[in-house]
Amino acid sequence: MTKTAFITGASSGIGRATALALGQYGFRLVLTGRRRERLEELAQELGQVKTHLLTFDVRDRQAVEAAVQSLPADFQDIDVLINNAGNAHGLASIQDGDPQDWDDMLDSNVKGLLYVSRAVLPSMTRRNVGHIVNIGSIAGHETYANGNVYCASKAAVAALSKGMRLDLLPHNIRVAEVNPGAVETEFSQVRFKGDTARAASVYQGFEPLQAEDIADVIQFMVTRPARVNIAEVLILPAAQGAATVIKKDP
Ligand code: NDP
Ligand code: 8X3
Repeated sequence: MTKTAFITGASSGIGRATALALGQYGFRLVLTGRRRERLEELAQELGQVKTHLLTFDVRDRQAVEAAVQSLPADFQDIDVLINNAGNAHGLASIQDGDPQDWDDMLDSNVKGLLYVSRAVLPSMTRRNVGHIVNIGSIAGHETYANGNVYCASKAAVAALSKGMRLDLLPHNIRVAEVNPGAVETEFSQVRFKGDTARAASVYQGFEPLQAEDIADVIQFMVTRPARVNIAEVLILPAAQGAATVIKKDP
């Protein structure tokens, strides 16, 4: 039977690549993000794959709830939820950090993940089936200088993934956390607020992961037999040893 996957942040990077990977695997897809035109382009690229687009900001709880409630009947039974939407905003010491950046990170990476999960979960608990993949980060497991609030937001994703796994056990819902290292997406453009040179420099001198590398792993995880939960994965570029330890060309 065709399964339905709901992907947040499908308009770019890891979410977009995951949509393409799961589409190839025969999933029906609910694709979400704020940039409608990006989602429309992705739906075009997916061709024959059945898609439904939802445009909302994960920070807006009412918008999240309304969007999930608006799903047409054939997209309402969600089997797989990929909680991917999120970003870093800024890279600054705690004493110099911009509180607006802190709000943006905590509201999207933590509260947004909660709002989306809370809205989608009834379709899983009602049927006692489901698989949730939360996109954490190496930053949730290692705090680096000036990463403070972003690292805290991803540490919260790690704690929530464990908590969700325990709470949802009676409903046979698998919960997993995927923790990438450096992946070349729009992540650094967002972190450095459109400073493309600074963003590009993050990935210079070594071969970073591509979004497709993460999507491959997610596809593998969500297509395992029902008895298997790959609960935590850390995926690094071969040149990365720790959050800020990267072997760069001399
Ligand atoms: P991108 O910037 O390429 O993609 C981020 C996605 O999240 C976009 O589709 C964006 O959509 C969506 N998004 C962000 N904020 C919101 C919001 N408030 N409401 C709705 N959607 C939102 O970055 P990545 O693909 O790299 O990031 C995906 C996830 O991976 C994030 O959680 C990030 O923290 C995590 N990650 C990334 C790593 C990396 O090195 N790239 C490493 C480890 C983790 P739109 O703007 O259209 O709303
Ligand atoms: C993204 C990876 O190391 O820039 O989560 O925080 S890192």
